[in-house]
Amino acid sequence: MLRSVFLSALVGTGLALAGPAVAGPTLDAVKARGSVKCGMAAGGTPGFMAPDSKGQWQGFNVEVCRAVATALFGDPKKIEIVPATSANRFTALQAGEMDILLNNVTMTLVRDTQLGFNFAPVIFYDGQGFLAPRKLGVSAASGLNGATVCVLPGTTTELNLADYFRKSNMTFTPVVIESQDEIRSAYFSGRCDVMTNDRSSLASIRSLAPNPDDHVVLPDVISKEPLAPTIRQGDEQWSNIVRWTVNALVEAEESGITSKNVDDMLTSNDPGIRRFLGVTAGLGAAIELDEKWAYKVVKSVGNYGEIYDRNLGPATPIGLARGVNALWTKGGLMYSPPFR
Ligand SMILES: N[C@@H](CCC(=O)N[C@@H](CS)C(=O)NCC(=O)O)C(=O)O
Repeated sequence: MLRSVFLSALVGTGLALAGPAVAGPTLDAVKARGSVKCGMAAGGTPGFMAPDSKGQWQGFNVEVCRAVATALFGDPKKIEIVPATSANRFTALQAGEMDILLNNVTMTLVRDTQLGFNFAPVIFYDGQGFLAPRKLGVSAASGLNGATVCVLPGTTTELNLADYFRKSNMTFTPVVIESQDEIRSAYFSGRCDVMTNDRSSLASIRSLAPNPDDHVVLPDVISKEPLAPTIRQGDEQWSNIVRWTVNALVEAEESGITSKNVDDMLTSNDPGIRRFLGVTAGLGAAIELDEKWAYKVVKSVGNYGEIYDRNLGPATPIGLARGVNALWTKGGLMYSPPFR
């Protein structure tokens, strides 16, 4: 009887019998180095990840990297950007050249299993599409029979492209170029009729055209591209930190906590907000971070919505509406598991 009372008490509080996550090599290395190394597209994808005029990397993915650095060090500047191409990014991550790969990696079965990676929660739900010069006069992908298509190697893009043309009984000629800047110039100089990639990246490429209105992202969405921070398998502790940092960005937005009001929120009497911000201790100890880790993340980089609006939203040159990346409470897919 006593035993079952004890067990049900454990279940009720959610306490597991196991202790904290086993220490993993990544966190040790990150702490010894004093910074988080994030892999980003070598050729840059403005809005997501690209150096600004001062050579400082900026963008949505860079801010996710900064969020992890803040969770660990309380300082969003403690990051190092490791440029990677679509073709060499997975070997670079596996070789330990970076702690998190953030160059718009699509979560897939093979990457999650055979290739030995793990994924943090999706930070951007995307789909593949086509960018076409308006003067090509094509208004839908069904008009692309016989087209030459610029495509990056080692991507889901390359695989979906073949699938799509096959199932549509159409032919195409791929123009495969490994570097993002070269493929962009190839497209702009007319070496291929159209360019294919995640539609958000196409919006980014379009924004770089001398006249963006000369190009159009076709309406077709030919695949699912859930983009997620990618880490090596087998390091539970690191996985927990990256996963819950992403969750914290979404949770903050759900709870109405922003970089502007986070200090006022410290006096909220909502128990959930108090736990999240570390006013009531416990969650920090559970994840083996400072009790104020989530507070610091929101204070320095903001919540998911703030990061989205600043880098990708309608007020930016990329101009992407939230769409399916809205919170679940607003009809979208963004949802954080409970902070308790
Ligand atoms: N989501 C697709 C495509 C990813 C992709 O094309 N990423 C681009 C950045 S948006 C890249 O890696 N570019 C490398 C470069 O800059 O050379 C995948 O995971 O395979």
